[in-house]
Amino acid sequence: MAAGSARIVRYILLAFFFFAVVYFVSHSSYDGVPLTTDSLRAGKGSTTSSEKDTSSGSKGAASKDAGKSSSSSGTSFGSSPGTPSTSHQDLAEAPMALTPADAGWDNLLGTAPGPRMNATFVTLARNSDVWEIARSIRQVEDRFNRRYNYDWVFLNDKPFDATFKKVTSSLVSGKTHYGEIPKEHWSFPEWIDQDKAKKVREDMAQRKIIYGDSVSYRHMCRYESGFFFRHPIMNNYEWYWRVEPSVELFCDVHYDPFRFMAENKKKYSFVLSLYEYVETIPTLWDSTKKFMKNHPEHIAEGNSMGFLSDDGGDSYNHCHFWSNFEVGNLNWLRSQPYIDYFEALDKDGGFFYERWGDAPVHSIAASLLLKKEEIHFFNDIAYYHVPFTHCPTGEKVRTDLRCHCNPKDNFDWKGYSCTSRYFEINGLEKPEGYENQQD
Ligand SMILES: Nc1nc2c(ncn2[C@@H]2O[C@H](COP(=O)(O)OP(=O)(O)OP(=O)(O)O)[C@@H](O)[C@H]2O)c(=O)[nH]1
Ligand SMILES: *[C@@H]1O[C@H](CO)[C@@H](O)[C@H](O)[C@H]1NC(C)=O
Ligand SMILES: [Mg+2]
Repeated sequence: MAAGSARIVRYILLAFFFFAVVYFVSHSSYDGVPLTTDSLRAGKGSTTSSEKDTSSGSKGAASKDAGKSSSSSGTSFGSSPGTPSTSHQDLAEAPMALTPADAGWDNLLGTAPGPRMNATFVTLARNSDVWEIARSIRQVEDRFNRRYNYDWVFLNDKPFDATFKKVTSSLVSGKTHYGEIPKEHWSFPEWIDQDKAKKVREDMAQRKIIYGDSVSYRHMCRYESGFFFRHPIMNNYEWYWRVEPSVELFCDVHYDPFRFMAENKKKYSFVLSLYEYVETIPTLWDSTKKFMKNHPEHIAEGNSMGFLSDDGGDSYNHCHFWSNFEVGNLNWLRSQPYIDYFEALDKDGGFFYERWGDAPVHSIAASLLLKKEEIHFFNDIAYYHVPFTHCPTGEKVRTDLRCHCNPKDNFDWKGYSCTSRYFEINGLEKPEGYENQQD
């Protein structure tokens, strides 16, 4: 009797095992092929500048494929869907795993569960930047986006060529969009005195100020300050993550930074901060003070003035967030306070009569127009843009996130960084181990 039922159990187990093997074999060979073509297709986004196609993009595909990947799918590509057993509803509810203690933290295979934000990567680039931006994209994809498949918008003052589109769309797991910048957004406004601007460039060239003699660099800074967020393609999104050529990401990004921003009511974020080169912005603070006087209604209560000034706003200490990395809210940049600030600066002409960078412009705006809790520091996003590195403080964080940066390179607590100041004005406790990284 006992032996008989044991045999039955054995048969059942054997049958179960057999069917599991059949299911796995057929499933993986079935999935492998269409998945590859699927992710290729996802990469082939629209290729025209006027394109506004947001339908059936990566968001749809991502949520369709979303599901916990079974461990057996470890050999397939990042886009393996595993068993799509979880319903749409469940995924939208799935909480984010922010630390190793949270469920789902270790699940870095397959498409990430959870909702997708209305978000895109954005890169301003020239055709000649193609291989440098390819490096950046590859790292962003490997460390994060292969599991999230967010779109990527490329903007250029000239049409993108076929090579640029082919290389970038093959690397991005979401949809790609290529936009040309309207002439009005990349030229001298009529109120700028050309002779005066030219003399400034000649003078700065003599004084060897970096990019001091460049016209295109000035158009670039003005564009990033006042226009990228209102390009027709960008109007389709609420959140952006800016990526420049030749940057590096050193750690896994386990959770969705866009969703983190949305759920924690953040509007702007940074990983590196430092003092601006004074010669490029001698009158930026004068223009800012004039704006504050003319628009007191735009200045937020509980702002971050303490980050910018050591004397209550009289003078600027030149601290700014380094804007070549940003995750931020586009609707904030499109809001009246920000637009009024940009237009006030633009009228004063400092993008051309000096060499105002978009980093101090964004930073001053974020510090004055937002509440201080709305600016976030991503300690866990490790980043390099020549010549500075943000490598997370804390050995446990670095090993948990499989970081490959050298902690000695971390710029955060060194004398030329403003990140200590950010921590102080926000009453935040500095991460453990910061004392050993101060020089
Ligand atoms: N389309 C276009 N993009 C540009 C131009 N100049 C700069 N960019 C892009 O604007 C961004 C900032 O330019 P960078 O040359 O990286 O300026 P930077 O970061 O201050 O200086 P680097 O140390 O050289 O990186 C990058 O994404 C560039 O690809 C230009 O003339 N046309
Ligand atoms: C995304 O955000 C933009 C800008 O706010 C909005 O116009 C658009 O309708 C949003 N799209 C979705 C799918 O929510
Ligand atoms: Mg750069």
